Amino acid sequence: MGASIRPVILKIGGSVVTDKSKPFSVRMKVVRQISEEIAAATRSGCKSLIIVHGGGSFGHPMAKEYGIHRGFSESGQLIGFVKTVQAMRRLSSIIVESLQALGVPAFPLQPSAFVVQRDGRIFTMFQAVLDRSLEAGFIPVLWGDAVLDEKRGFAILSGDQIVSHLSEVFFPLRVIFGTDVDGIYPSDPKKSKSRPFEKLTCDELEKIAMQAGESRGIDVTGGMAGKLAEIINIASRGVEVVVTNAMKKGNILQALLGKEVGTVVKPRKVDGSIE
Ligand code: IP8
Repeated sequence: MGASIRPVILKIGGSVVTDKSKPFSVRMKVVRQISEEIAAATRSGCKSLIIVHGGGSFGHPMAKEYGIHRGFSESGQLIGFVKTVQAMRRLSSIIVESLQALGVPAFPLQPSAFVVQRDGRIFTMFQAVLDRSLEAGFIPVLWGDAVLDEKRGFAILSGDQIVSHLSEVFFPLRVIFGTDVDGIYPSDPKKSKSRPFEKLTCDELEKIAMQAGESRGIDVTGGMAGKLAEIINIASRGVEVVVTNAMKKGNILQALLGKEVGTVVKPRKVDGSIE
């Protein structure tokens, strides 16, 4: 049973806060800018918030080097698993410290310490810590991580899957995906010129998702296709999803305050949902 408070959930993409082409490179200016926008939002009405961030150039190269996303096959991978966990703790510390410096009570919660997967999907999550954190007024910060898996030994848990799971538990007011593009496009905006959709229904997004490409480059968690599948999952449960460019100043603040910036995926009507 989740907390009675309905939070907003913000996912900050790994390609927003790091440069995925260079291992362990943080975009410090972007981290500071997003932190300032989060701080401003919490001062002006965004009362309950959970932040989840991606792995970027910290988690993905390390996970790929040791094949952590393919599960356990030999003991040499164990050091790769803990190195991946540690790399993510480093990235998370940078983000959390930037928030705390602005007075935001960001509370780092390491997913590998309280989540277990079964065959690549979240199977158990120790929920009470999140419930109590929100009730106390903290802002929990989670991240994509290397986690234990009952079937595969271990696996990579994407930040997007965490957001999807938390949406089932908390029925958030809104889920925001802060990415490095302006929203959801009819085709890959990095390959051809097109404009993002302003609004999409779940049905429309399902059609787009069928054409979306698989994982690109060093991304071990399914790239755009994986992200769209999680967004469909969230919106299908009656939660509005906003996909916006987190690198453009002001977008995260606006999105946190309930404004329409980027692509809005309308929630599917479900029994008991508020539309
Ligand atoms: O960037 C992946 O999280 P994502 C985390 O949200 C690791 O897919 C450890 C690669």
